[in-house]
Amino acid sequence: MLIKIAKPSDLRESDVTPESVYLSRRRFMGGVIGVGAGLALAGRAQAATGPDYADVPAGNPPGWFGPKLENAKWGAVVPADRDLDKNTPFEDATHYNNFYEFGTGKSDPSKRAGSLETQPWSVVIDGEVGNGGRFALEDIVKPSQLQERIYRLRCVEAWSMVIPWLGIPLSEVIKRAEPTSKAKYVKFETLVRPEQMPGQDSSFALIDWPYTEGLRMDEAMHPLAILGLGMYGRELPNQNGAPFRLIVPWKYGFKSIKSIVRISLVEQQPVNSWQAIAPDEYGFYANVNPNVDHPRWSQATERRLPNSLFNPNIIDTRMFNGYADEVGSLYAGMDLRKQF
Ligand SMILES: Nc1nc2c(c(=O)[nH]1)N[C@H]1C(S)=C(S)[C@@H](COP(=O)(O)O)O[C@H]1N2
Ligand SMILES: [Mo]
Repeated sequence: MLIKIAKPSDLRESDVTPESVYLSRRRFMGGVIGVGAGLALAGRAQAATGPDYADVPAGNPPGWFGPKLENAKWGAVVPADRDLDKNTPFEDATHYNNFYEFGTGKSDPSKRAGSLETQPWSVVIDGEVGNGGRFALEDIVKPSQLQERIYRLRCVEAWSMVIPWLGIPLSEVIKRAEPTSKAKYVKFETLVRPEQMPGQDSSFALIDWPYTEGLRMDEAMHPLAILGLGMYGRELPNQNGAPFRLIVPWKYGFKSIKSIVRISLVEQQPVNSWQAIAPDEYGFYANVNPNVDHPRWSQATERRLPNSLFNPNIIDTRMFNGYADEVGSLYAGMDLRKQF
Protein backbone atom coordinates (compact mmCIF):
# COMPACT_ATOMS: atom_id res chain seq x y z
CA MET A 1 0.00 0.00 0.00
CA LEU A 2 1.25 3.44 -0.85
CA ILE A 3 0.32 6.22 1.49
CA LYS A 4 0.38 9.83 0.48
CA ILE A 5 2.08 11.64 3.30
CA ALA A 6 3.17 14.80 1.56
CA LYS A 7 0.86 17.76 1.50
CA PRO A 8 0.96 20.70 -0.92
CA SER A 9 2.56 22.86 1.75
CA ASP A 10 5.50 20.49 2.09
CA LEU A 11 8.75 21.32 0.45
CA ARG A 12 9.53 18.52 -1.96
CA GLU A 13 12.95 17.19 -2.65
CA SER A 14 12.46 18.05 -6.30
CA ASP A 15 12.54 21.70 -5.23
CA VAL A 16 16.04 21.39 -3.85
CA THR A 17 17.69 18.54 -5.76
CA PRO A 18 19.34 19.31 -9.09
CA GLU A 19 16.77 18.31 -11.67
CA SER A 20 18.96 15.80 -13.47
CA VAL A 21 19.58 13.88 -10.25
CA TYR A 22 15.95 14.06 -9.34
CA LEU A 23 14.75 12.83 -12.73
CA SER A 24 17.12 9.89 -12.88
CA ARG A 25 16.05 8.88 -9.41
CA ARG A 26 12.40 9.10 -10.39
CA ARG A 27 13.01 6.92 -13.41
CA PHE A 28 14.83 4.42 -11.28
CA MET A 29 12.04 4.25 -8.78
CA GLY A 30 9.52 3.94 -11.57
CA GLY A 31 11.36 0.82 -12.64
CA VAL A 32 11.09 -0.66 -9.21
CA ILE A 33 7.36 -0.05 -9.08
CA GLY A 34 7.07 -1.74 -12.46
CA VAL A 35 8.72 -4.86 -11.13
CA GLY A 36 6.41 -4.96 -8.16
CA ALA A 37 3.32 -4.56 -10.28
CA GLY A 38 4.23 -6.90 -13.10
CA LEU A 39 5.82 -9.97 -11.54
CA ALA A 40 5.08 -12.48 -8.89
CA LEU A 41 7.41 -11.34 -6.16
CA ALA A 42 8.50 -14.47 -4.35
CA GLY A 43 12.20 -14.98 -4.89
CA ARG A 44 12.08 -13.21 -8.22
CA ALA A 45 12.95 -9.55 -8.15
CA GLN A 46 16.68 -10.23 -8.27
CA ALA A 47 17.45 -7.44 -10.70
CA ALA A 48 15.59 -4.75 -8.84
CA THR A 49 17.54 -2.89 -6.25
CA GLY A 50 16.16 -0.42 -3.79
CA PRO A 51 16.08 3.32 -4.23
CA ASP A 52 19.55 4.79 -4.47
CA TYR A 53 21.03 7.77 -2.67
CA ALA A 54 23.88 9.72 -4.15
CA ASP A 55 25.42 10.71 -0.83
CA VAL A 56 25.60 7.21 0.61
CA PRO A 57 29.18 5.96 0.46
CA ALA A 58 29.86 2.93 -1.69
CA GLY A 59 30.90 -0.27 0.01
CA ASN A 60 30.24 -1.29 3.54
CA PRO A 61 32.63 0.14 6.11
CA PRO A 62 32.92 -2.81 8.49
CA GLY A 63 30.98 -2.79 11.67
CA TRP A 64 28.67 0.14 11.22
CA PHE A 65 26.93 -0.16 7.91
CA GLY A 66 24.83 -3.00 6.61
CA PRO A 67 24.91 -4.49 3.14
CA LYS A 68 22.67 -3.38 0.34
CA LEU A 69 19.22 -4.75 1.02
CA GLU A 70 18.60 -7.94 -0.90
CA ASN A 71 15.20 -7.80 -2.49
CA ALA A 72 15.25 -11.52 -3.02
CA LYS A 73 15.33 -11.97 0.69
CA TRP A 74 12.80 -9.40 1.72
CA GLY A 75 10.59 -8.80 -1.28
CA ALA A 76 10.49 -5.80 -3.56
CA VAL A 77 10.81 -2.29 -2.24
CA VAL A 78 7.81 -0.08 -2.73
CA PRO A 79 9.27 3.42 -2.79
CA ALA A 80 7.48 6.42 -1.37
CA ASP A 81 5.43 8.00 -4.12
CA ARG A 82 6.53 11.52 -3.21
CA ASP A 83 9.37 13.09 -1.33
CA LEU A 84 8.63 15.63 1.32
CA ASP A 85 11.22 17.96 2.85
CA LYS A 86 14.82 17.66 1.74
CA ASN A 87 16.41 14.47 3.04
CA THR A 88 18.96 14.92 5.80
CA PRO A 89 22.42 13.99 4.49
CA PHE A 90 23.28 10.39 5.27
CA GLU A 91 26.36 11.53 7.17
CA ASP A 92 24.29 13.53 9.68
CA ALA A 93 21.63 10.86 10.09
CA THR A 94 24.30 8.28 10.98
CA HIS A 95 26.62 10.40 13.16
CA TYR A 96 24.21 12.42 15.30
CA ASN A 97 22.28 9.79 17.22
CA ASN A 98 20.56 9.00 20.46
CA PHE A 99 21.13 5.38 21.50
CA TYR A 100 21.93 5.35 25.20
CA GLU A 101 22.92 1.68 25.13
CA PHE A 102 26.15 2.99 23.59
CA GLY A 103 26.54 6.16 25.66
CA THR A 104 24.78 9.49 26.07
CA GLY A 105 26.86 11.55 23.60
CA LYS A 106 25.54 12.15 20.08
CA SER A 107 28.68 10.61 18.55
CA ASP A 108 28.89 7.64 20.94
CA PRO A 109 26.57 5.38 18.89
CA SER A 110 28.52 5.82 15.62
CA LYS A 111 31.81 5.27 17.47
CA ARG A 112 30.73 2.28 19.56
CA ALA A 113 27.81 0.47 17.98
CA GLY A 114 30.03 -1.45 15.58
CA SER A 115 30.53 -4.02 18.33
CA LEU A 116 26.88 -5.07 18.24
CA GLU A 117 26.28 -8.41 16.54
CA THR A 118 22.97 -8.28 14.72
CA GLN A 119 23.02 -11.68 13.03
CA PRO A 120 21.35 -13.96 13.84
CA TRP A 121 18.52 -11.92 15.38
CA SER A 122 15.34 -13.25 16.88
CA VAL A 123 12.32 -11.50 18.32
CA VAL A 124 9.93 -12.79 20.97
CA ILE A 125 6.27 -11.99 20.33
CA ASP A 126 4.20 -12.75 23.41
CA GLY A 127 1.43 -11.71 25.77
CA GLU A 128 -2.18 -11.49 24.58
CA VAL A 129 -1.64 -13.30 21.29
CA GLY A 130 -2.77 -16.55 19.71
CA ASN A 131 0.36 -16.93 17.60
CA GLY A 132 3.30 -16.09 19.82
CA GLY A 133 6.80 -17.46 20.18
CA ARG A 134 10.38 -16.69 19.31
CA PHE A 135 10.80 -15.89 15.63
CA ALA A 136 13.84 -15.39 13.44
CA LEU A 137 13.77 -11.80 12.16
CA GLU A 138 13.66 -13.06 8.57
CA ASP A 139 10.45 -14.95 9.28
CA ILE A 140 8.78 -11.89 10.79
CA VAL A 141 9.66 -9.79 7.77
CA LYS A 142 9.26 -12.26 4.91
CA PRO A 143 5.45 -12.18 4.53
CA SER A 144 5.46 -8.38 4.22
CA GLN A 145 6.64 -6.18 1.43
CA LEU A 146 9.39 -3.72 2.22
CA GLN A 147 8.31 -0.11 1.64
CA GLU A 148 10.14 3.16 1.53
CA ARG A 149 8.78 5.90 3.81
CA ILE A 150 10.34 9.35 3.93
CA TYR A 151 9.47 10.74 7.34
CA ARG A 152 10.35 13.67 9.54
CA LEU A 153 11.99 12.64 12.83
CA ARG A 154 11.51 15.18 15.64
CA CYS A 155 13.47 14.59 18.84
CA VAL A 156 12.04 15.85 22.13
CA GLU A 157 15.34 17.80 22.47
CA ALA A 158 14.07 20.07 19.63
CA TRP A 159 16.23 18.97 16.71
CA SER A 160 14.89 17.16 13.65
CA MET A 161 15.81 15.30 10.49
CA VAL A 162 14.13 13.86 7.39
CA ILE A 163 15.02 10.22 6.82
CA PRO A 164 14.11 7.84 4.01
CA TRP A 165 13.35 4.61 5.85
CA LEU A 166 12.73 1.11 4.58
CA GLY A 167 10.32 -0.92 6.63
CA ILE A 168 7.13 -2.89 6.96
CA PRO A 169 3.82 -1.83 8.49
CA LEU A 170 3.71 -2.63 12.20
CA SER A 171 0.03 -3.51 11.77
CA GLU A 172 0.89 -6.50 9.57
CA VAL A 173 3.18 -7.99 12.21
CA ILE A 174 0.56 -7.45 14.92
CA LYS A 175 -2.20 -9.04 12.85
CA ARG A 176 -0.10 -12.14 12.24
CA ALA A 177 0.37 -12.47 16.01
CA GLU A 178 -3.43 -12.83 16.34
CA PRO A 179 -4.11 -10.44 19.24
CA THR A 180 -6.76 -11.51 21.74
CA SER A 181 -9.56 -9.18 22.83
CA LYS A 182 -7.51 -8.28 25.91
CA ALA A 183 -4.67 -6.78 23.86
CA LYS A 184 -4.97 -3.02 24.48
CA TYR A 185 -1.33 -1.88 24.17
CA VAL A 186 1.87 -2.98 22.47
CA LYS A 187 5.08 -3.00 24.48
CA PHE A 188 8.54 -3.08 22.89
CA GLU A 189 11.93 -3.92 24.40
CA THR A 190 15.48 -3.40 23.17
CA LEU A 191 18.23 -5.98 23.47
CA VAL A 192 20.17 -6.16 26.76
CA ARG A 193 23.77 -7.20 26.08
CA PRO A 194 26.25 -5.16 28.17
CA GLU A 195 29.29 -6.94 26.64
CA GLN A 196 28.41 -5.27 23.32
CA MET A 197 26.48 -2.26 24.59
CA PRO A 198 28.90 -0.29 26.75
CA GLY A 199 26.26 2.22 27.87
CA GLN A 200 24.43 -0.62 29.65
CA ASP A 201 27.56 -1.37 31.65
CA SER A 202 27.92 2.14 33.00
CA SER A 203 27.00 2.72 36.62
CA PHE A 204 25.89 6.23 35.57
CA ALA A 205 23.16 4.90 33.30
CA LEU A 206 19.81 6.53 33.99
CA ILE A 207 17.83 3.86 32.25
CA ASP A 208 16.69 0.66 33.90
CA TRP A 209 17.39 -1.71 30.97
CA PRO A 210 15.86 -2.89 28.77
CA TYR A 211 14.88 0.35 27.03
CA THR A 212 11.11 0.00 26.84
CA GLU A 213 8.45 1.70 24.77
CA GLY A 214 4.74 1.32 24.15
CA LEU A 215 1.84 2.29 21.92
CA ARG A 216 -1.90 2.10 22.29
CA MET A 217 -3.32 -0.58 20.01
CA ASP A 218 -4.97 1.89 17.60
CA GLU A 219 -1.70 3.84 17.33
CA ALA A 220 0.21 0.66 16.61
CA MET A 221 -2.29 -0.31 13.91
CA HIS A 222 -2.05 3.09 12.18
CA PRO A 223 -0.57 2.77 8.67
CA LEU A 224 2.13 5.39 9.34
CA ALA A 225 3.68 3.26 12.11
CA ILE A 226 6.37 1.01 10.67
CA LEU A 227 9.04 -1.41 11.77
CA GLY A 228 12.24 -0.18 10.15
CA LEU A 229 14.90 -2.42 8.63
CA GLY A 230 16.78 0.08 6.53
CA MET A 231 17.41 3.67 5.57
CA TYR A 232 18.78 5.40 2.46
CA GLY A 233 18.23 2.20 0.50
CA ARG A 234 20.44 0.06 2.75
CA GLU A 235 20.13 -2.01 5.86
CA LEU A 236 20.09 0.00 9.07
CA PRO A 237 23.48 1.00 10.43
CA ASN A 238 23.93 -0.28 13.98
CA GLN A 239 23.79 3.22 15.45
CA ASN A 240 20.34 3.72 13.95
CA GLY A 241 18.90 0.63 15.60
CA ALA A 242 19.90 -2.38 13.52
CA PRO A 243 18.54 -4.73 12.62
CA PHE A 244 14.95 -3.86 13.51
CA ARG A 245 13.39 -0.75 15.08
CA LEU A 246 10.13 1.11 15.46
CA ILE A 247 9.38 4.36 13.59
CA VAL A 248 6.38 6.43 14.72
CA PRO A 249 6.78 9.73 12.87
CA TRP A 250 4.13 11.80 14.68
CA LYS A 251 5.70 11.20 18.10
CA TYR A 252 8.93 12.42 19.68
CA GLY A 253 11.91 10.36 18.63
CA PHE A 254 12.27 8.50 21.91
CA LYS A 255 9.15 6.46 21.06
CA SER A 256 10.98 5.01 18.04
CA ILE A 257 12.77 2.27 19.96
CA LYS A 258 15.82 0.62 18.42
CA SER A 259 17.19 -2.94 18.14
CA ILE A 260 13.95 -4.59 19.25
CA VAL A 261 14.01 -8.14 20.67
CA ARG A 262 10.56 -8.36 22.23
CA ILE A 263 7.07 -7.25 21.23
CA SER A 264 4.38 -7.95 23.83
CA LEU A 265 0.66 -7.36 23.49
CA VAL A 266 -0.61 -6.34 26.89
CA GLU A 267 -3.74 -5.25 28.71
CA GLN A 268 -2.22 -2.45 30.83
CA GLN A 269 -0.52 0.70 29.57
CA PRO A 270 3.24 0.06 29.72
CA VAL A 271 5.66 2.44 31.44
CA ASN A 272 8.14 3.60 28.82
CA SER A 273 11.77 4.25 29.81
CA TRP A 274 11.72 8.06 29.68
CA GLN A 275 8.44 8.23 31.56
CA ALA A 276 9.99 6.07 34.28
CA ILE A 277 12.99 8.42 34.55
CA ALA A 278 11.11 11.75 34.57
CA PRO A 279 7.30 11.43 34.49
CA ASP A 280 6.81 15.22 34.70
CA GLU A 281 8.85 15.73 31.55
CA TYR A 282 8.11 12.70 29.36
CA GLY A 283 4.74 11.03 29.03
CA PHE A 284 3.40 7.88 27.49
CA TYR A 285 1.91 9.55 24.40
CA ALA A 286 4.80 11.89 23.49
CA ASN A 287 2.94 13.26 20.49
CA VAL A 288 4.84 16.10 18.84
CA ASN A 289 2.99 19.22 19.98
CA PRO A 290 4.27 22.79 19.55
CA ASN A 291 1.67 24.04 22.07
CA VAL A 292 2.82 21.95 25.01
CA ASP A 293 6.31 22.91 26.13
CA HIS A 294 8.77 20.66 27.85
CA PRO A 295 9.09 21.96 31.45
CA ARG A 296 12.63 23.11 30.66
CA TRP A 297 12.38 24.33 27.05
CA SER A 298 9.94 25.37 24.33
CA GLN A 299 8.65 22.86 21.78
CA ALA A 300 7.38 25.56 19.39
CA THR A 301 10.38 25.35 17.07
CA GLU A 302 13.05 22.85 16.10
CA ARG A 303 16.58 22.86 14.69
CA ARG A 304 16.55 21.02 11.38
CA LEU A 305 19.83 19.25 10.69
CA PRO A 306 22.25 19.95 9.16
CA ASN A 307 22.73 23.37 10.72
CA SER A 308 25.60 25.59 11.81
CA LEU A 309 26.33 28.67 13.85
CA PHE A 310 25.73 30.84 10.79
CA ASN A 311 22.74 28.90 9.58
CA PRO A 312 20.86 27.74 12.70
CA ASN A 313 18.03 26.46 10.50
CA ILE A 314 15.27 26.91 13.07
CA ILE A 315 11.82 26.01 11.75
CA ASP A 316 8.35 25.87 13.30
CA THR A 317 7.33 22.58 14.84
CA ARG A 318 4.01 21.31 13.54
CA MET A 319 1.19 19.57 15.37
CA PHE A 320 1.77 15.82 15.32
CA ASN A 321 5.00 16.62 13.44
CA GLY A 322 2.98 17.55 10.35
CA TYR A 323 0.90 14.36 10.30
CA ALA A 324 -2.22 15.83 11.96
CA ASP A 325 -4.48 15.01 9.00
CA GLU A 326 -3.50 11.37 9.24
CA VAL A 327 -3.41 10.79 13.01
CA GLY A 328 -5.38 13.62 14.66
CA SER A 329 -8.54 11.53 15.01
CA LEU A 330 -6.71 9.05 17.24
CA TYR A 331 -6.65 11.71 19.95
CA ALA A 332 -10.09 13.28 19.58
CA GLY A 333 -11.46 14.33 22.95
CA MET A 334 -8.18 13.88 24.82
CA ASP A 335 -6.60 16.69 26.85
CA LEU A 336 -3.18 16.75 25.23
CA ARG A 337 -1.75 18.91 28.02
CA LYS A 338 -2.51 16.21 30.55
CA GLN A 339 -1.87 13.22 28.31
CA PHE A 340 1.42 14.42 26.89
N1 LIG B 1 16.90 1.45 22.48
C1 LIG B 1 16.91 2.76 22.28
N2 LIG B 1 16.09 3.29 21.34
C2 LIG B 1 16.10 4.64 21.13
C3 LIG B 1 16.91 5.49 21.90
C4 LIG B 1 17.76 4.90 22.89
O1 LIG B 1 18.52 5.58 23.61
N3 LIG B 1 17.73 3.54 23.04
N4 LIG B 1 16.85 6.86 21.68
C5 LIG B 1 15.62 7.40 21.07
C6 LIG B 1 15.70 8.81 20.72
S1 LIG B 1 15.69 9.92 22.00
C7 LIG B 1 15.69 9.24 19.41
S2 LIG B 1 15.59 10.89 19.03
C8 LIG B 1 15.78 8.27 18.29
C9 LIG B 1 16.96 8.66 17.40
O2 LIG B 1 17.02 7.84 16.27
P1 LIG B 1 18.22 8.02 15.22
O3 LIG B 1 19.50 7.98 16.00
O4 LIG B 1 18.09 6.89 14.27
O5 LIG B 1 18.01 9.34 14.56
O6 LIG B 1 15.97 6.95 18.74
C10 LIG B 1 15.18 6.57 19.86
N5 LIG B 1 15.30 5.14 20.11
MO1 LIG C 1 15.12 11.90 21.10
